[in-house]
Amino acid sequence: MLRYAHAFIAILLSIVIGLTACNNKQGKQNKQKAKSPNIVVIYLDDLGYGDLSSYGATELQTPNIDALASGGVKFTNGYASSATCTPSRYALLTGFYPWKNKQAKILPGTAPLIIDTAQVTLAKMLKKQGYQTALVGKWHLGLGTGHVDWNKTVSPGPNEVGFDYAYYMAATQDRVPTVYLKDGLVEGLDANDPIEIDYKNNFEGQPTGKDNPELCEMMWHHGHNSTIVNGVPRIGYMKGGEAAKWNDIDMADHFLVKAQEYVKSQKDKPFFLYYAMQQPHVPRTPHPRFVGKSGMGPRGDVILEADWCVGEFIKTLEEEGILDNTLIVFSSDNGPVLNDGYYDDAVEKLGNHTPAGQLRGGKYSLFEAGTRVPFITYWKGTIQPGISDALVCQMDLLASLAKLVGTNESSTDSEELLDVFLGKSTNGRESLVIEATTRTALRHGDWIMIPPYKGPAKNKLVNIELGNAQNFQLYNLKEDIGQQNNLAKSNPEKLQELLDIFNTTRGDYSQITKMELK
Ligand code: NG6
Ligand code: CA
Repeated sequence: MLRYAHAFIAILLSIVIGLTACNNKQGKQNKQKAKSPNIVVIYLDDLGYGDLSSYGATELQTPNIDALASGGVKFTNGYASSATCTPSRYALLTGFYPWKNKQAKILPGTAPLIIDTAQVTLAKMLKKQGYQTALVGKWHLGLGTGHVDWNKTVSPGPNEVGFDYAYYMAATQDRVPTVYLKDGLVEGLDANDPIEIDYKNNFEGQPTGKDNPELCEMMWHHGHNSTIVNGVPRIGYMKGGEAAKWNDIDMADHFLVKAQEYVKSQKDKPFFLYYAMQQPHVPRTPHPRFVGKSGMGPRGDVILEADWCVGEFIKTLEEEGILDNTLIVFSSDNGPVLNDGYYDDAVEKLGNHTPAGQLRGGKYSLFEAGTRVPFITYWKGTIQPGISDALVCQMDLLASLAKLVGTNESSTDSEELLDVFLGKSTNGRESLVIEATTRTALRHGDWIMIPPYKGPAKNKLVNIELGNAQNFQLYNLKEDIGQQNNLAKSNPEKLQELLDIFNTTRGDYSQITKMELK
């Protein structure tokens, strides 16, 4: 009997040992997979919290982005650092609060690069860990060191802050130069037709949106009345470079193909792709395939176009057999705006759509809609689908992705929240300072405190409440997501608590704004 028992235990033991070995092998594979997946950041421009059907939109259907949201972690408290583009992109790539760099504000197309080439960036950090790195799409973080000659290699730029490959527009679709650059060189430039750019003075004899409205196919509403390119008046003056000028209606397809080609060309090393799409920023120029498809005018149409691009891009990852080895982060650089300077029916044809969802404000605003944006992480087979209410900011990707790839190279303001991004934890940030056109406010727990700011309560041109008020504002976002009940007076303790954290986090603000990053 005892002999049988021994044999039985021996068999049991060998099964257990076998299973453990098997698990270890599996564990190792997972670990290998977890260590260096491809990483793609898909970043939209001015897409609002309520602009996706997965975030509550009922008048627009965005099935491809929704598939990421339902198959990954959909964040309800995901923030861009700022309510405009340049600072948000600065924070995303450097992991630093943009209000620590006074140059991190909406830049003209001629602005110098605002990221120090010695600074850690998401791209540099990943490159050091063996990644191939690429930018496709909008840059808007400045180029060169002062005066840019667009007819020579423009440097420093994305390549100098960590991107091995960079295919981009310099600033925004509404700003000159209206050309694509590849690794610092304007693509398709004819040497006999050099490019000249000036943001102050026009070139002699050149029509402008202001003087020649008859030449405009899209009319400007405010700003945007300088050089006319493809019937669209822009910000800034441009001369020459005719052959190199982009075609607005093809822009989405153009960037998509570049992103797809990049993915297909990557074989041996893991890659990091920052795919910075231009929609739904102005001028909204949907490809004819999407014109009229939303019933909401060009703004709705380009959101559908962007969703289609995301779907096509994901298909490429699938076809290449790498979808389950690719971590995708989807987000937007700031909240929504309807009329941002052109007459394009965004207001007139809005219907029942609410680009900001239930949130107050929009682009440029310290109210929630300025910075709270769609934020999704997706990694097929690794991230368990779910909805997370954790407080996260795009600035935290640097420390978190560093952890993922096995380094702690990061920046002081970026919080390591890898488990939160992977949906394994809901312990997000405790606090976050948000920024809107150099003004700042503090989110802490469920609360937000907006200090008093001078200036108009509303920007009438864009019809957005900015968050300025004579007195402190304090809102409990859990109970009052639309920021209607200012509790600053009735809850002075909470106000003081947030003010203390705010002051500590910002340090001496006036000092900080004067500080130049070396
Ligand atoms: C503003 C532009 C706006 C947009 C914005 C930048 C005017 C009147 N308004 O100055 O149209 O280009 O800058 O947007 O020119 S962002 O998303 O890149 O920050
Ligand atoms: Ca933007």
